Amino acid sequence: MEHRQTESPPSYDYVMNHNTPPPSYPSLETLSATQVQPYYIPQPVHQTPAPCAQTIPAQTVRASSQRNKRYCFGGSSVTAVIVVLVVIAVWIGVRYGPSLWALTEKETPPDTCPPSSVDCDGKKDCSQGSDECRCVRFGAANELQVMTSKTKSFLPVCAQGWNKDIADQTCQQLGFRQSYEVGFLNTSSFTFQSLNSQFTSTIQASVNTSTSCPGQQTVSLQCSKCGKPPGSRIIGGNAAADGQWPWQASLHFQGSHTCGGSLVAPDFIITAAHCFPKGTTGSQLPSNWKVYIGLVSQLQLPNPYNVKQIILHQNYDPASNNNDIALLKLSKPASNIQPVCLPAFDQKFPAGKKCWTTGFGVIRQGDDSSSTLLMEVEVNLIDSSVCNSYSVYGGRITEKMQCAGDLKGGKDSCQGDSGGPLVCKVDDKWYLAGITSWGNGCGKPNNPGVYTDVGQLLMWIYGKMQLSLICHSLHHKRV
Ligand code: 4AZ
Repeated sequence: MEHRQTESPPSYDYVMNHNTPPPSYPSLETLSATQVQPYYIPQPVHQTPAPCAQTIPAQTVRASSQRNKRYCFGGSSVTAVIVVLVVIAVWIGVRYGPSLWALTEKETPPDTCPPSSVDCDGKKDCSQGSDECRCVRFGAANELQVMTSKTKSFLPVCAQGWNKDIADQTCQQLGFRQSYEVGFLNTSSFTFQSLNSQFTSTIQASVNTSTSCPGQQTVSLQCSKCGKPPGSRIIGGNAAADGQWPWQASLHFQGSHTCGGSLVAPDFIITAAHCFPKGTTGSQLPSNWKVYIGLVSQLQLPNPYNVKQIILHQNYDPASNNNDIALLKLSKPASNIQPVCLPAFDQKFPAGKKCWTTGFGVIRQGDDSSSTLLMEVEVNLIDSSVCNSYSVYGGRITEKMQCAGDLKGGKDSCQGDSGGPLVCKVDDKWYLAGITSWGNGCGKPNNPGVYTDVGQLLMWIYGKMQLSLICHSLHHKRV
């Protein structure tokens, strides 16, 4: 959470109403690029050798070569065979070692699509079905919008013939367990997706484009009850109240809190890709992680959830932090915990809006242990062109990032908050606007927190949630 570089932790009054400026800091230009990279705590450095690079102790080599001496004298061909085998083994290790390692870490291999593949025709062409996983989205007021291979653009779905069963199947297609609420909207659209007589495999395979829809009624669909905390109350301090942020997750790597996360569907946590650095042995291995959800104190941990799969954004760039997003698939669905809402595809959170960020991160920059209690702080969304200006982040803010905090300093997230939520309230519901990602230090003037812009990555999120639940099992196209 918020941090000052003084000896005592910041008081809530300071976070919210401080009037003394924090001490001065080196300007951004004097800091090297590496100093502004996010890092997370604790940074476990493991000495376990990589499985593909095991070295044989020198003594063993000597002993075995002595034992084999008589064969060596007896036939140089045996030596030659051994040398050839060693050379082949080394070559296999170098050539395939990294990919074997990656597979043991359950890294998803990239999808392969034939040139003839057709997007959104309801038939899986790509080996993992990515051609069928970006065909559904939600507009304002949860308007369901579907793209088909014929329309090639997203159109609302006509309400005629819609029922609970189709709603459930559509939500399941998107990675949810079932639907939560169906509504109908009056639309001014001229083109629709109209339901066929029966639902077949996916919603995009079950609709046809039409220019008429009785009563102009289209479908609004919500796949979960989200964003309405059961313990909602006026926030009076910087330690969060129980039930205020039920979707908050604490991700423990090998037994310690390492990153935050947010529950977005019963089976999925959204977090930051930088929580799983390639250089930290085992950080991409699901069994090294435990997920605690809905907690407000690290001293009262609920039952943990195990992780079935870690899905990192394929274009996450650790140098720039672009696309700093990851999904964790839980090994069983989280029960009775309310997720945060995902924004609609065109939902904009305006600059200046007051939103909140929460986490178990350090209370003061440079501390080596994270907060025992869940902390919360109100932050302002900052316009990207301001955040990108020379005096702030000088061009380092991409369109996948959103700055939030206070340019005067003081209100910020910090190490250990990474991966956690930046949430904004709209019409009485909390939406996940950002994922805590990086910043130059914490709470410093002109160095606000930088968050992954969730609204820019919705297709990735829904696509991956679908891939992991349903797209694998879609029928292959017959040619
Ligand atoms: C981090 O290292 C981190 N002040 C998170 C947030 C911020 C800086 C660093 C923003 O996890």
